[in-house]
Amino acid sequence: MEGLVIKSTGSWYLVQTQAKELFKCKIKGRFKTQGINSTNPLAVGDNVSFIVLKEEEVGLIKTIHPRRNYLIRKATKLSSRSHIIAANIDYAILVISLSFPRTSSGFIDRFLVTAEAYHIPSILVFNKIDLNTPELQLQMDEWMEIYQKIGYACFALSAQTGKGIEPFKKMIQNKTNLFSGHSGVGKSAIVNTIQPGLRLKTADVSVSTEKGTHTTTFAEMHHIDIGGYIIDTPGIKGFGLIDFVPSEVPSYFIEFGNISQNCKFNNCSHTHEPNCAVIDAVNSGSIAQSRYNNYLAIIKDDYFSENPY
Ligand SMILES: Nc1nc2c(ncn2[C@@H]2O[C@H](COP(=O)(O)OP(=O)(O)O)[C@@H](O)[C@H]2O)c(=O)[nH]1
Ligand SMILES: [Mg+2]
Ligand SMILES: [Zn+2]
Repeated sequence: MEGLVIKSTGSWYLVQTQAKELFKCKIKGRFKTQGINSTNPLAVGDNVSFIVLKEEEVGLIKTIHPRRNYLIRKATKLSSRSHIIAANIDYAILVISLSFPRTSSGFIDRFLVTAEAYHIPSILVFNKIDLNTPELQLQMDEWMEIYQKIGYACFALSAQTGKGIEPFKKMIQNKTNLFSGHSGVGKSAIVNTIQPGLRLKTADVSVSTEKGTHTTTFAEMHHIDIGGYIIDTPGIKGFGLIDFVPSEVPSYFIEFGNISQNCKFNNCSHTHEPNCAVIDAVNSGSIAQSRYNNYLAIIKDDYFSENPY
C-alpha cells in the first residue's frame, strides 16, 4: 500500500492512504535515507510503501519515496547528525505584521534565503491590514512590490476582519503548508480562519539564528477541510539559518541569479569586486537596496565569520 506519514513518534508512524485510511506503522531494520546522516529515518510528509500482514495490528514500512525537499535541524548543537522535521513541503508561509509586532525586512530575507536553501517555495502573508496606518500601508505596498517582482507570492489580509483571506485559502488549498513568523503576528488567528478549532503547538520564531540545543520533538500534519495539510512543529523555532556555506548565499537571493552571470569574476561575492553586475543593478534600482543590504548582513553574520568566504 501507498501512504503519507502524517505523524511520527520516533518509534512508530501514522500513515494515511489516498482513501484517508489510517495505519499505524513501524520500520524494520536499517533504512537508507538519501545519504543524510539523520537520527530519524522518516518524517511527516514522507511518502512510503508499506504492507499490512494479516492478523498484524501494525503495518511495516518497506520503502520511502524520494523527497522533493525536507526541513532539517542538527540533532544537537555539536552533533554531526541531523533530525529531519518534515518532508515534501509545498509552501513555507511567513506571516508578517507591520504594526505590532513589527517584522523587519532583514527577518523576511533570512527566512526566504533559508527556504531557498531547503528548496521549499515560500509565501509571504502580510497580516493585520486592518491596523495599517497610511504610512504602514505605503511600507507594505513597497515590500509587496519588491517580493512579487522577484517571484514570491504575497498576500495582504486580516485574520480579524477576514479581508483578503479567500485568495490565500485558494493558494494553500490541497497543499502541505508550514506556517512561521514572530510570536503575535497572527499565525494562530489565520490558521483558525482556515480550520476553526485547529490549535497549533508551533513554537514562535523569536530569533533568526539557531543557538543552543534543540529539543527533539516530532512534527505532525493536520488535514484541513479545504484540502491539504498544515504542518505543526512543536518545539521547533520555525526557520533558522542552516549550515550553508557563504558562497552559496548569492544563489539564494533569487533575483541575483541571472544578473550575477555578468559579474567580472565568476566567484564574485558582490561586495567589493570591480565590475560587479549585482552592485550595478542595485545602483540602477533593478535590485532593491533593502535586499542587497540584507544580503550583506547575512554574509557578515557570526556564523559566517567563523566560516569565511
Ligand atoms: N487587529 C488584528 N489583530 C489580529 C489579527 N490577527 C491576529 N490578531 C491578534 O494578534 C494577537 C496575536 O495573534 P496570534 O494568532 O495568537 O499570533 P501567533 O503568536 O502568531 O499565533 C491576538 O491578540 C490576535 O487577536 C488581525 O488581522 N488584525
Ligand atoms: Mg500561535
Ligand atoms: Zn558581483
